[in-house]
Amino acid sequence: MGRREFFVKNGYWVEPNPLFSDDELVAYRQSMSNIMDHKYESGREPMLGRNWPEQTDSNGLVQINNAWWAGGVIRQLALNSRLGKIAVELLQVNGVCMWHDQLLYKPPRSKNVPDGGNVGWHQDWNYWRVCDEPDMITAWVALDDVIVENGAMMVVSGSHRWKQAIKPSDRTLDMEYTLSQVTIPKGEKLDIVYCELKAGCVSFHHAITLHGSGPNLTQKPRIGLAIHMVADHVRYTKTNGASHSNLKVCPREEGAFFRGEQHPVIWQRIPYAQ
Ligand SMILES: O=C(O)CCC(=O)C(=O)O
Repeated sequence: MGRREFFVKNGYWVEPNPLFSDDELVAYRQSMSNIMDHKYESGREPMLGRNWPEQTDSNGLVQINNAWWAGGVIRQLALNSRLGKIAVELLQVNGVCMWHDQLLYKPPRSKNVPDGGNVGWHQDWNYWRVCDEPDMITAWVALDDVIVENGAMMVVSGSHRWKQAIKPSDRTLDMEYTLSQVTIPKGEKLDIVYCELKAGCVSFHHAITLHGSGPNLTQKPRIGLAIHMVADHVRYTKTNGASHSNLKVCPREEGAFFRGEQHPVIWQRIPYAQ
């Protein structure tokens, strides 16, 4: 089964071979470490995120939103056209633009807080309803090996067809609670798949696919970059009453496409008129 067919059926895809070389990975890890040390090549600090820019909870996940603002090789990775081309093929759209990215640091296990770095079950589109259609996808790049033991992301295969299976919650890090809130449609089952990735490999998931990740039980952090992309035909809407932090830097009118500084094209088949 090809990537596109697999993605349509299951709502996710794991690229089988690394897309980045060891040298590139060394540079990405260095860039991540610089950002975490508050050193930004562009001089621009990424957006506020969980545990960022202050690491108030040393046992919790660090989530640096719009890390690509910091420039350097992390920006190049976030806007990598090979990832965009695969995303276009999976979504079967004309093009994809940057929505936002997240540099993710899941700390090593702490005895005191064994589930400290968890990400509860969720559907991304619940948080992206300023977009009028869920033609949105995430490329999750492993900057080091990601395995079950260090908290690999899990997806529920086929859940991209379930529409809204869970409501947004304020207990977003609680895996047991969020799982208990999932509505499984009649005739469907909870088919949980771990996205284990060798360093340099990439998984893709649809904006409606249910996903989350458990604790890092190893002594090393789990590190990765999630690149969230929006199809170039998706428009801004206020009708869902939703908001999104991107709008603070990039306000829009009802019905406007996501274009401009915050939404550079990552890949397009036919360039849109500016
Ligand atoms: O890194 C994780 O474990 C979860 C990431 C996530 O929720 C996402 O990429 O949408």
